[in-house]
Amino acid sequence: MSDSVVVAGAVCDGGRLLAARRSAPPELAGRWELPGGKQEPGESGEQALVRELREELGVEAEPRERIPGEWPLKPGLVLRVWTVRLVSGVPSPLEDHDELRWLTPDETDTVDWLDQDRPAVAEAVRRLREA
Ligand code: DCM
Repeated sequence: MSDSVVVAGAVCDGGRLLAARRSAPPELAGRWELPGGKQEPGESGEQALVRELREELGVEAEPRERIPGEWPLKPGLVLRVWTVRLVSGVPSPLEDHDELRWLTPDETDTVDWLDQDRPAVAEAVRRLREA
């Protein structure tokens, strides 16, 4: 059986990256992540990401490029990440998060990212610096 997939977005706007602080479960609460969630059967990764960002942040978003690679979360579950452009709305922590922060490239190390998100965060920041 193929792995289940968690999709997440490196949401970039105005040269900054959006970081979201998890409110649950207890072992992850307080750590920061790229917002997203589980891809459901019948959805593409991009469709799942658009849905998750709508549910969690209340925004319309457009996945741009997949960041190459995937990162194991636990047996049978992997993380895939896309860069994302905001189409409309202002992100707010509607679900799963209790704080959002827009970070400049120089500020990305000021929050405690989930370990599994760090490679994709580094690549997203590299692209932000180049843009
Ligand atoms: N997850 C992660 N990194 C992200 C998003 C999610 O490691 N950027 C993990 C946390 C959970 C699982 O994926 O173990 C499912 O996420 P959620 O609870 O948000 O659906």
